[in-house]
Amino acid sequence: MTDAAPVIARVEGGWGRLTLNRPSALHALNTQMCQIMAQALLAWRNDPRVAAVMLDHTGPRGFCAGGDIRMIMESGAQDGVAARAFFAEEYRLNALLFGYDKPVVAFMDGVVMGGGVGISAPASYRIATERTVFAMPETGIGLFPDVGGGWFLPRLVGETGMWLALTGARLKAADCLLLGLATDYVPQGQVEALKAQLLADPGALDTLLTEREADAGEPPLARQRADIDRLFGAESVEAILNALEADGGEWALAQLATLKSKSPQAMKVAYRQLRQGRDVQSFEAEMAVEYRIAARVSMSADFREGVRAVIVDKDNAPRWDPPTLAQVTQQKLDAIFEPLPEDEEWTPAHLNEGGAQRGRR
Ligand code: QUE
Repeated sequence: MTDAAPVIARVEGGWGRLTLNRPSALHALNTQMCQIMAQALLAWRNDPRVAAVMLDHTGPRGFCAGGDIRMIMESGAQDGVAARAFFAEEYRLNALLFGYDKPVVAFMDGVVMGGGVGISAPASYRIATERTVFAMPETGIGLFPDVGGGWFLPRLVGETGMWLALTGARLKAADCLLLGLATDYVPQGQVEALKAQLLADPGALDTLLTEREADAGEPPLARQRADIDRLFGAESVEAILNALEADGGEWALAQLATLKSKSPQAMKVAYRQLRQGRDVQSFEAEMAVEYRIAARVSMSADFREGVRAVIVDKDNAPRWDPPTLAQVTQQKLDAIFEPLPEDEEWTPAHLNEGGAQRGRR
């Protein structure tokens, strides 16, 4: 089935159901997938047949690995037009989900990274399983934690968001629950039965989730909370690295080694994005900021090099440019965050078709 739709959108038993269906790429999002989802969500806003929205995936390998970064990189190596078109659509989808008036239930089974976080974090119900692997890994490919990372991450407890953004750390279900990234835990073996019950009775959502809710176990992150808040609250990326080095403990040195492998430019972009994101007034305003960053970073040498090292050649030996934090100057960062020409800025425009949205948060 070479022409299978990459997202299956249909109305089923009182639900609007969006099923990611690009298993060969771990459901990494492309422009078409974002458009299919946004169009369905817009149509379902005022569709009386749709009481709630379900977001899931086909196949066994997980929910969503991110974005179609090879396409984005190849576009960025040329004029970047297709890359920007992708980010614009993806961020509109993120914003549409964020403000959606009907309950949205996302099954965060398996890999939930980058773009997968962007479509699950705004859902009102976020169901983890024992296979959930959550991460914002973008600093490892010279990108930055987008899809609303600048909104969600600084709003997590303490400095856990900064830690996730800079290190790209992977979390399992118990830690996702601890941080509120997931709202519920259901064993993977019960997910299909739960979906069948939900589809039969959308009104029983809360009851069914309570019935299927299981114990995800102890969250390992609980033991690191104090260290994270102390070390990742420092006043700059350089200061965080210095604090980790000065600490000298096993955990701190492991974090230090991880940070030394990441793109210095991407870490400094993420740091500024998250610190500024604390005070951003709306999710839409955050997405406009992230689109500016994406427009610049998708054209950058570091992003090309990151995709080469991690995705294309898989040598995991990126040669970052600039190679040091000191060389990522204030001036370079200012240029990445600078507003775009007015007619090129991101807007949620088409989200407001058929009346203004009422934000949930
Ligand atoms: C950072 C990322 C992504 C990544 C790895 C990173 C990303 C992404 C993928 C990915 C993984 C497997 C696939 C695929 C894409 O990896 O966004 O198509 O099969 O999509 O370190 O941001």
